[in-house]
Amino acid sequence: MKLIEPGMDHWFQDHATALCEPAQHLARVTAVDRGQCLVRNASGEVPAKATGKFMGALQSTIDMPCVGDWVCVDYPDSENWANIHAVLPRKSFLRRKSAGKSLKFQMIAANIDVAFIVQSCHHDFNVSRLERYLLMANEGRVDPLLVLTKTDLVDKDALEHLIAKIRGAGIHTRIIAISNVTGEGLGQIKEMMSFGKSYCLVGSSGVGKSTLINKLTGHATLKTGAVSNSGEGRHTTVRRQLVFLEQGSILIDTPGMREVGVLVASEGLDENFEDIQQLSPACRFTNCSHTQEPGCAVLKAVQAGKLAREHYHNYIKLKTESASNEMSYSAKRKKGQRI
Ligand SMILES: Nc1nc2c(ncn2[C@@H]2O[C@H](COP(=O)(O)OP(=O)(O)OP(=O)(O)O)[C@@H](O)[C@H]2O)c(=O)[nH]1
Ligand SMILES: [Mg+2]
Ligand SMILES: [Zn+2]
Repeated sequence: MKLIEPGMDHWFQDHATALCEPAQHLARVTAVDRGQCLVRNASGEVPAKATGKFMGALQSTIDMPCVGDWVCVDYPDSENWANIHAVLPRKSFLRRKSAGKSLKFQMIAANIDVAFIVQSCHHDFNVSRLERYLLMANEGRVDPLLVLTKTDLVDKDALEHLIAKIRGAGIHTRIIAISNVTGEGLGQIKEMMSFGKSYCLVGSSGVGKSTLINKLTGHATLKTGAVSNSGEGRHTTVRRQLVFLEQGSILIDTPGMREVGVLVASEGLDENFEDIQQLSPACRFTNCSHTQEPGCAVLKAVQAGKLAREHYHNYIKLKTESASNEMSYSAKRKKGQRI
C-alpha cells in the first residue's frame, strides 16, 4: 500500500496495516445510497457492499460505512465491485442528532478537514443556526469556514450588516462571501483549498452548495435546483457524494438539512461561546446558570447591550437541550438500554 491517494496519510496507513488483511486493499467511500456504496481506489470507482460478517458485528448504525470513510475491501470477481470488510477509525467527522426526540446520531461525513458552513445572504441567513453548525464541526474535530452565498442578490451594506451580526455574536471564524453568479469570492475559496484535504459542504437546501462545487470543478456534474419565491430550496441533492478536484482536494456535497440537531456536552458548549465563558468568572456565584441569579455578569452584559440578546438566548437554549439530553442519556443507561 502506497501513499498514492489524495487524503491518505500515515495515520490511516498505520490503521490500515493493522485492520486490513493482506489480500485486502484500501479504498475511500465516495457515495452511500441506502446501504449501497461507491468506493474509489487508485484505478477508479466501483459499487461496494459491506459483508454480512461486518454488518453482523455492528454496534451502532453510526459505524456503518459513510462518505469519506477509508475502508478495507476486496474484489471477489475482477474489479467490478467490492466487498467492504472493515472501516478505519475516523480522524474527524460531521454528525447530527436524528430528528425528533431520539438520541441517535446520523453520520454526515467522515475524515473531513474543513466544513464549509454555507448560508445564503438572501433568505437563509440565521446566526443561531450558524452557531449550531459551529458546534457540530467543533464536536467532530473539523475546522469550520463560513461561506455566505448569493452576494449578487444583496447590496454591499446589507452584506456588511450580516457580517457584523456574525461578529456581534462572538463568532471569529473566517468568512468568505461568494456569488456563484458573478464569481465573486470563488478565488478565495480556491486559494484556501489544498492538496489531499477534504472539504464538506453543509447548510440548508437551496443555498448553492452543489452550484459552488460545480463552479470549483468546472463541470456541471451535480444537479442543482431552483428555489421557491421565499428562497427555500427543494432538496435537489439527495445523497452525500464525494468529488475530486484536479488539484487534488476533495469536496463532499450533502443534501440540505431541515433541522440542525446537535448533541454536545455542556463543557463543549461553553468552549464555543467564548464571550460568555469569559464573562462568567465575574458572576457572583461560581455555578451561575446565567438565567436569574443576582450579580450575573452575563445578564448584565445583555442588559447593557454588550452581548447580543439573540446570541444569549441561543446559548441558553442549547444549554437546556444539552442538559436534558445528558439527563435522558443517563436515564437510558440506567435502564440498560443501548443508545
Ligand atoms: N443568485 C444566485 N443564485 C445562486 C447562487 N448560487 C446558487 N444559486 C441558485 O440557487 C439555486 C439552488 O442552488 P443549489 O446549488 O441546487 O443549492 P443546494 O444548496 O445544493 O440545495 P440542495 O441540494 O437542495 O441542498 C439554484 O437555482 C442556483 O442556480 C448565487 O451565488 N447567486
Ligand atoms: Mg445540492
Ligand atoms: Zn452568570
